[in-house]
Formats: sequence, C-alpha cells, structure tokens
Amino acid sequence: MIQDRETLTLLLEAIDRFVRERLIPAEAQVTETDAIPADIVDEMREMGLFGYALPKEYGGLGLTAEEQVEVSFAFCYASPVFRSYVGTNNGIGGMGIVIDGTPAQKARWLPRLASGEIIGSFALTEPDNGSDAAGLKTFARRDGDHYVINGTKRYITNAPEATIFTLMARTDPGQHGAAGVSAFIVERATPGLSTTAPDRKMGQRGSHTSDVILEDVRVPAGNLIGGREGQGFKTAMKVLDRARLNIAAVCVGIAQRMLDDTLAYALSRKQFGQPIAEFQLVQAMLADSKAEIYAARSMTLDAARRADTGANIITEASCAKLFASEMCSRVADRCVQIYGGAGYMQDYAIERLFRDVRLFRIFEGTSQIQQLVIARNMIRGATR
Ligand code: COS
Repeated sequence: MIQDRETLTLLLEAIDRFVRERLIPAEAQVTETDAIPADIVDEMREMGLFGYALPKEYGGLGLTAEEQVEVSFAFCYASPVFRSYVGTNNGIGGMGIVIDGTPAQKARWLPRLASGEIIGSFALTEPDNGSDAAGLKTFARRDGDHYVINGTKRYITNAPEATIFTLMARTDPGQHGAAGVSAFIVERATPGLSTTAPDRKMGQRGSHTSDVILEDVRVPAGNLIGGREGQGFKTAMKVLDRARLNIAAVCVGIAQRMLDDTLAYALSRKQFGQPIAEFQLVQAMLADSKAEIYAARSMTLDAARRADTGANIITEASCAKLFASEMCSRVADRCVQIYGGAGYMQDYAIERLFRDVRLFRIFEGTSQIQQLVIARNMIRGATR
C-alpha cells in the first residue's frame, strides 16, 4: 500500500541521490576502515533512515510494508553494509517492541530508535542454536522484580554498537521448546553484559557482529516484552517474517546494482574486436539476471502488498527471501564471470559485492529453513 505517492517519490529520489553521491563513492573507504564514516551516519539520521519502518507516533516515518521494500530497493543499490547499520532499528532490533511491546516499552524505546539516537540489536542465535532457535539455552531466572539472565548469543548484528538488545531467553526450564522462551529488552549498560571483539567475516566489512555474553545480568521485569512470559519465540518469529521480506528487497536492490555495473563493463570491455556485450553467451547471462531480478522484485512487492492488507505472509515472506537471496548469489556469480579476470580483483566493486551477498542465503533463516517453513505450511494447508 502506498499512502501518498508524491511523498514516497520524493523520499525515493532523495535516497537515490544519497546512494549515488554519498554512499557508492564511500564504499571502498568503508571496506578499508571497516567503519561507516560518522558524517554519513549523521546524514542517514537526518534523512530518517533509522526509523523509516517505525510508527509515526513514535517519531518514525511510518512506512507501509510496500513502501519499506521500495526504500530497500533504492537504498540497497549501495553496499548492503549501509542498510545493515540502520536495519536493526527498523527491523529485527526494533520490530519486536513495535509488534508485541507494552505501551510503556514503546514510548520509552521507539522514539530513540527512530531518531537514531540509539542502536537496537536482535539477540536470538547462540553457539549451539542457530536454525533450531526454539532450543535456545540462555536462561532468565525470575528474582523478585527482576530477571537474572545468563548465556551467550552469537553472530549478533550491530552488537558492538548496540544500546539495547531484543534478547530471547528461556524463562521456563521445564519447557524445552518454543513455549519456554521469553523476549526481553536488555540494556547494554547493565552490569554483567559484555560483547566480544567483532567477528572477522567473509564480507560486509563495516557491518559488525559479535558475541553477547550475559553473566548474572539483572533485567527489570518491566523489560519483559509484552509483559508475558512464554511469548518470546513467537515475537521472534513475527519479527523474522517482516525481516525476511526486507532481506528479499535488499537482494533485489544490490542485484540490480551488480547487473548495472556489469552491463556497463560488458559494453566497454572489448574482445575479438567488439564489446563483450555483443556475444550471445554473455547476453544469456545478462538476460537471465535481468529476468530473475524482475521476478524477485515482483514477488517481494506482492508479499509486501499482502502484508499491508493484514494477511498472514509467513509463506510468502519465506518464498521471497528464498528466491531473492538465491537469485542474488546467482547474479553475483554471473557478474564475476562476465568481468572475467577483473572480477576476481579487488579493484572492482563486484569482487566485494560477490562476498557481501553470500550472507543473504544464510542469515535471518537459511534457504533450507525457508524451504522447511514453506513446505510445512503447504502440508498444514492440505491436511487441515
Ligand atoms: N509467527 C507467529 N507464530 C509463529 C511463527 C510465525 N512466523 N512461526 C512459528 N510460530 C509459533 C507456532 O505457531 C508455534 O506456536 P504454538 O505452539 O502455539 O502452536 C510456536 O511458534 C512454535 O513453532 P514451531 O513448532 O513451528 O517451532 P519449531 O521449533 O519447529 O521451529 C523454525 C520453527 C525452524 C521455522 C524456526 O525455529 C526458525 O525460523 N528457525 C530459524 C531461525 C532464524 O531465522 N535464525 C536467524 C537468526 S536472526 S539473524
């Protein structure tokens, strides 16, 4: 759903300009320094990019799902590292509070997330529990009007920068599965909470992940999201449904960038006396990529429009994330192939983007988890 086409067009044009004039030229520096320059972070703040998905009443831009994916298509034409920095506030770090938080929790945290004053992060994965999220072991024991949390979270995006974590922990040791899990807002400044040195990753330099270690961290009972125990797994899954849709949009944006760069290269690079774009075997790779980006874009928009009607989009979000992330890797691979030897060299962005996009088939649910979610829902639908 588009609330106001004119306002959205202005926003998308501003993002487009920002991407071309500020973000793409800064990509090499971000990779080299493993950090986004402070002036770019400030500009993202001023543009409202930390809160575009958060409700207007809490200072966000209040975009619909369709508008959000349009923003991601445009924003992620630049390295996905920039979106990753603001992505946790709009998505996995802030959305749990939006969806299931109490009015007091929303009023306390959302305005600061929306303005970019603080960074929110999402702590679900653990050393022994990634895909099997419901088996998580981090334990929160009730102690008067507090919970005492112990455990380790792993590969947590923006953990080194975060002020608050939406953190899933087991409150009922008798319940081994999803029903024993609760979600908390945990402040970084709480004694006993620490983060390790940032992980050394395959790609996405400038976006940081690390472990979050909790040793007798005392969290006020008022920080239990929604005020009810046992709801945390469902909160996490609802957050991930929206996040998966957004990752699909991220994949479309960056795939389009890779293809545009590659087309320009194929038109300028000459072999056998003509631009390599004239060769049909190269054209096949360009055409397949174009068609697949179009398919992923259409799927993502359709799923977003369905979400805006209030429909359950668990299956559609998984379909879009599965298809778009696999598509993005295929496009990246073809683009490197078209660049040839140059594609293997760090002088060209495609070498870096090829590594960056590999993550999309893994995080926020692997492709295999998306297949499992889709097939389970199909079987449930058929046997109901
Ligand atoms: N929205 C709302 N509720 C949901 C839901 C969703 N999308 N998905 C599951 N639930 C509910 C179920 O309805 C069930 O509730 P009831 O017990 O009341 O019926 C409960 O949550 C448990 O669900 P389920 O039995 O399906 O849980 P499983 O342990 O079988 O796990 C998978 C489901 C594998 C799909 C889940 O663990 C998953 O998505 N894993 C990947 C995690 C992930 O994406 N990690 C990335 C980390 S974030 S970067």
